[in-house]
Amino acid sequence: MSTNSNTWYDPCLAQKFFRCPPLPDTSVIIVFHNEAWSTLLRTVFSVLHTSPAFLLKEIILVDDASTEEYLQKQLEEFVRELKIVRVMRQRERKGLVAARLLGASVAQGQVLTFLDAHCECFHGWLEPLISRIAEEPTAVVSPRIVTIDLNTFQLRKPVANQLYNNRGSFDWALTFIWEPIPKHIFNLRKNETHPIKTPTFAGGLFSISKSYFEHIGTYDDQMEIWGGENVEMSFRVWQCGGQLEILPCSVVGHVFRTKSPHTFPKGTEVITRNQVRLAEVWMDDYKMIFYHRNNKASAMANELSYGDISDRRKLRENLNCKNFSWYLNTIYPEMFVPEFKPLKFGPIRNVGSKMCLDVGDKNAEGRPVIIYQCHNQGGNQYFEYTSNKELRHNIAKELCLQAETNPQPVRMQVCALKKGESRPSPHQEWIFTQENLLKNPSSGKCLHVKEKVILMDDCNAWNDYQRWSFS
Ligand code: LR7
Ligand code: MN
Repeated sequence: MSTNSNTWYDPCLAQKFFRCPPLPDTSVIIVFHNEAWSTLLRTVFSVLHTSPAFLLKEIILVDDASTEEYLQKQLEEFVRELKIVRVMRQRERKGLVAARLLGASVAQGQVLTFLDAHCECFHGWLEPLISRIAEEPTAVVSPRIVTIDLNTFQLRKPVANQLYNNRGSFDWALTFIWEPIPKHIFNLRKNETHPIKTPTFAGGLFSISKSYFEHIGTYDDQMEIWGGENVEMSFRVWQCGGQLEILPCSVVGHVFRTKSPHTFPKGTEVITRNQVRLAEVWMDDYKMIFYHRNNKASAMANELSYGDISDRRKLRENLNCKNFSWYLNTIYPEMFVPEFKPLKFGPIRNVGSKMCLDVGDKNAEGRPVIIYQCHNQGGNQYFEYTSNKELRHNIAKELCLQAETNPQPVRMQVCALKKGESRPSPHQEWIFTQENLLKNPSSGKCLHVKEKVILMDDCNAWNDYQRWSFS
């Protein structure tokens, strides 16, 4: 029997992990591209220091064509001393999916454990992951991820007795996001030792049985460089009979960066391409909700320029996977689903200023809307006119354009209309008049651009700054 050396929370510390029948061992796979020496080695040493020897088969470092000199010979010679650590090379830069697949193809452990190259594992991180997979081989398990400060590189330890309250979600631009666990689920939590089911996972730090990884279709090996593979794997695991869990007794630190450090040899469009691939394979008609919000993705889908996906579709069929509507209804009933066919959608252009209505920031709740150069890409300029006469911007949250009293600027607020209701709150109701005015019937005022500020004013069909075109 091995005792968990987790030191931050009693119920986690009290967990016992039996060696009989023996727990499976694991290969830790760390992929990197031009990672700093210190952070990479910190990751390696923390795995060596915190993992019970009988669980750790090997550490495989996969270099995704780094150009830094110190990551060549010097690294190989350094890790040779560590015996169970080895370096593999991907000669051509292909991205993290190909690198992880290369690592997985040579791994000898029964469980694969993936880590980003800038992590620090906390005592007791590995035992819960491995023993959960021994108990449930279709579980794909992630640790609780804590922050390593970007400037001081200090690891922020979790606070004991404060139950972990996050799980994975996604927005309709198909990016992974965190969300608090909904109250009714959180209230059932007794302590940290129970797995938290999560609709999506961050995708960088997780363990999976090697044979289950192969059974469930590893990765889409046509996904390049960075992005999308985590959301793809989330949908796939749930739709094809597995489960995604966070085990909060397992704690691993990660350096969260504020901007991407990577070069994209073929441009950042590969991210969109990866997302289109996943939408085409897993999302059925719901992919339209994504395409409405991302014009580049929509064009790629129309031009069929996202590569061949027939193997992935075959995989979905062979595994008898459930459809996306099942995923939303069963696994993620809390997720908001926008209308498939709003009355209108796209950018809203102001005739007078020739500019477009724009929410200004990804995090638009409570902010005044602005007027901005039309970019025709969707994103912050995406609006839809719903069958309930709201003007929604709903990529990550359900936000509605709300008429305020002049001189207050018009803002985006959480939509007041609840599921099943049909009349929006008076401030969030809009009528597109014959003269192309956007009128709020309850106040009788119209949306007006005045010196770059957007506010409500007396309606005047002769004023081009009150006239709007909506595709
Ligand atoms: O071209 C590349 N080749 C690589 O080998 C680009 C990246 N990489 C390596 C890189 O060195 C790193 O070790 O791949 C790993 C992940 O790249 P990061 O650290 O730049 O990614 P991230 O932490 O910003 O982003 C998260 O989303 C990614 C989407 O593709 C991956 O799934 C990451 O693994 C994932 N990270 C985590 O889940 C850690 C928790 C953070 C969160 C949320
Ligand atoms: Mn990372």
